Amino acid sequence: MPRALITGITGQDGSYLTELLLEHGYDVHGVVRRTSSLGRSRLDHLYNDPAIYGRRLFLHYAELDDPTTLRRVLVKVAPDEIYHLAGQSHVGLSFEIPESTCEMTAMGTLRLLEMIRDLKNPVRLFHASSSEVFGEPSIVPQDEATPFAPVNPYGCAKAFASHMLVIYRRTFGLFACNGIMFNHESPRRGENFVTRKICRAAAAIKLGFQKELLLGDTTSQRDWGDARDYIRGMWLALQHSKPEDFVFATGESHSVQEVVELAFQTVELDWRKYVKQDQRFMRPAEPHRLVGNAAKARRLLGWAPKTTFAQLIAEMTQTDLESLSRRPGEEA
Ligand code: NDP
Ligand code: GDR
Repeated sequence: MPRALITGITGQDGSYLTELLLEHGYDVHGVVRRTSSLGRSRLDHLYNDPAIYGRRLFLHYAELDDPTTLRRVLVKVAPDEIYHLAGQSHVGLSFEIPESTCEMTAMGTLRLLEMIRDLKNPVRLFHASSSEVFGEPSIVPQDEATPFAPVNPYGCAKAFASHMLVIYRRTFGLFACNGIMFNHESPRRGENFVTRKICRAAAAIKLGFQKELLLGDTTSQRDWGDARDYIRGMWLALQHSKPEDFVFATGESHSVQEVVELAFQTVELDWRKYVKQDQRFMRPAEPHRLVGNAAKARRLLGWAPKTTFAQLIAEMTQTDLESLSRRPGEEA
């Protein structure tokens, strides 16, 4: 039975990855941090399944800034594969909390590399890198050879972590891969990322729970894909014969405004009546022309995104409409 260890298991990607690895026959171990509430809503369905939790899925407390705890989990679990997804993932907030963002994302990854370097048994590492490393790219679309030029603390921390991984791969021969992932969304996306914020608001306004939607820059463009496609990419990267970096992207660029129009269209409302701009959601700096070229992943891993942008936004809005319509306590 292969064994996987996931940092960031409670997040959007961690929860889908757990499901995929369980389907592939893995035992899955997740690193969690202590929080004041035990709510881990994205994992509840697995946590509450007695055939899964404690038998094939296990959670361990450890902290990325407390190496002893992480080392202990690594030694105890002795994983075949590690998926390193944990970190403060909100780009806008990284301007508010730059030190902790860098501490976890940059130094946390370096500490993990140091621990893996000391392990006796070989282990394969996937690191969730980001298109934010490109920031203001000189080349469009971006691929694995595009130079890093981050424009915010989050992107800078990911650039440090990604480059350090390459150094460890070259110098110490670690089987370690960066997945340079462009934006990926799903019904499990955090509520303060723009797609989910819009889809949820469209549903809430339709049901009369919310009156308006306040947004920052709606002309911003991103390469948005479906998280479930990107999870498959993570797994495929570690099944490849050689450790390499891969860009995962759709190759299409869309604006925040297009997300607004598709979400409100799904609930049959005129967005013009509800959407307003609010300075509080504007960022001090924005990356430009971020769109990815995933030709290498397609060629070497056979990876390709399956869901279209329009399908994704419609699904996210519909899912929020259904969950908000349910009465508290009512089963999904
Ligand atoms: P989420 O924000 O949904 O999940 C982040 C995970 O990291 C959660 O499990 C969270 O735990 C954990 N985490 C956050 N801060 C800390 C910390 N200080 N110590 C320990 N754990 C922490 O992110 P996603 O699932 O969307 O993304 C996964 C990874 O991929 C992230 O590193 C993100 O930066 C990166 N990425 C994501 C992209 C996307 O579009 N989704 C694109 C490119 C990269 P808790 O539940 O306790 O908060
Ligand atoms: P991003 O995603 O910064 O690309 O990072 P986000 O959804 O936060 O922003 C996308 C774009 O929308 C604009 N925007 C708003 N964003 C938010 N959150 N809230 C708003 O109200 C709003 N109005 C406009 C933003 O300015 C931006 O241009 C995501 C994260 O998942 C990272 O972890 C990951 O590395 C990158 O994608 C690739």
